[in-house]
Amino acid sequence: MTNNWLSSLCIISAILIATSCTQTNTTSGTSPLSSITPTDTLATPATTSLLNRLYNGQKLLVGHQDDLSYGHTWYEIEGRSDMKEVCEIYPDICGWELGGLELGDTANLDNVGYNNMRRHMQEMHRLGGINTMTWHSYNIITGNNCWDVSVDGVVAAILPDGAKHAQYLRWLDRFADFVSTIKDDEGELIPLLFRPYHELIGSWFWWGRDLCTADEYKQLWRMTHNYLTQEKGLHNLLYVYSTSNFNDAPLFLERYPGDDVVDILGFDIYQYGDDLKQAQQEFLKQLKLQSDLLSAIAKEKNKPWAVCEAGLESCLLGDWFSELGKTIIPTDARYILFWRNAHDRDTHFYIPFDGHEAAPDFKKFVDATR
Ligand code: BMA
Repeated sequence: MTNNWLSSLCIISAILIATSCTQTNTTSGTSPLSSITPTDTLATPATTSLLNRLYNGQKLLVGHQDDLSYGHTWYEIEGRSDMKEVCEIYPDICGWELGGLELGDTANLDNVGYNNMRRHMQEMHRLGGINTMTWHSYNIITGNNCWDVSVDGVVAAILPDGAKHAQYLRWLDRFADFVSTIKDDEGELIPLLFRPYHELIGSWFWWGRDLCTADEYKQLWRMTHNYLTQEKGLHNLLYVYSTSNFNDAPLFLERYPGDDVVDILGFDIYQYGDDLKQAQQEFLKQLKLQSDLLSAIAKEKNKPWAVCEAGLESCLLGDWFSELGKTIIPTDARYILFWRNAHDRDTHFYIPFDGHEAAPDFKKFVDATR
């Protein structure tokens, strides 16, 4: 690198640091807005703007996985959305799953075709909505899906000295090839939230806590961020670090890969248990605990936070959403995303569909966020 380059870099860095501290008054004259910069210093303006939209968000956005692609008992029907059919609005955020893309598949592991996914992401963007992506990528050692935790050392094998490193970079190439086709009507890349290696405090995925060391996990994340931004030149991604349950800040931060590679903090949280009322109390208590912890961590790090996945399978309680709302709406969480309504499984749904008895309660919750 030449001296000229270095001094330009210093000037650019100084501008970026200054911008990240700038206080900009709103035109409405209500509360002052701040701006922050994405961890990808070459992020597109739309990507920076999306991060700041979340950072300065005043209301809780509501999301649903795969919402435009399918819902309870229907699959790829133009204009349909389980959320819209209950709440009269499309979700603010739609979640998408990329598992299988790395193998060259044309549809993901839940049978959403990538061409349809791209089209729906573009529709969401046109509606003013946000797209977020998870990646339940396959186990590169065994060839089975991501839930195969029969061998540890998968993360170690993917890292630069590992036997599977080169193959994993080809997987990241396929990821980048797809993401670089998600463009708006003007041909500009659509900004996307990317939430890889999620629920890492649990040990049900090959990147889970018992399957790799904290250092290996951090290296995996940093390698992915670095490869996609520097080598592949992808500048439309915001990186979301989302854990499973935790009871204290040290556990949430144990594998946190660094402020310079994470844009948004979050967690996934579900209600489990046969005694529904008791499980609901435990769920709400855990949600409150994690929200308080994350709100403080996010404030300290000057980053937005979100509930990246949530739900009670089959929506078995008529007050589940309104009770959830009492806990989450008053916080500074920027969004909550409910998991998918499978089209081919009777009981695998996480928001009520039209006619379901929990539908009025869900609508009440969504109305309270407006
Ligand atoms: C899980 C379930 C699975 C699905 C996976 C990835 O929680 O919904 O059926 O394959 O997420 O989307």
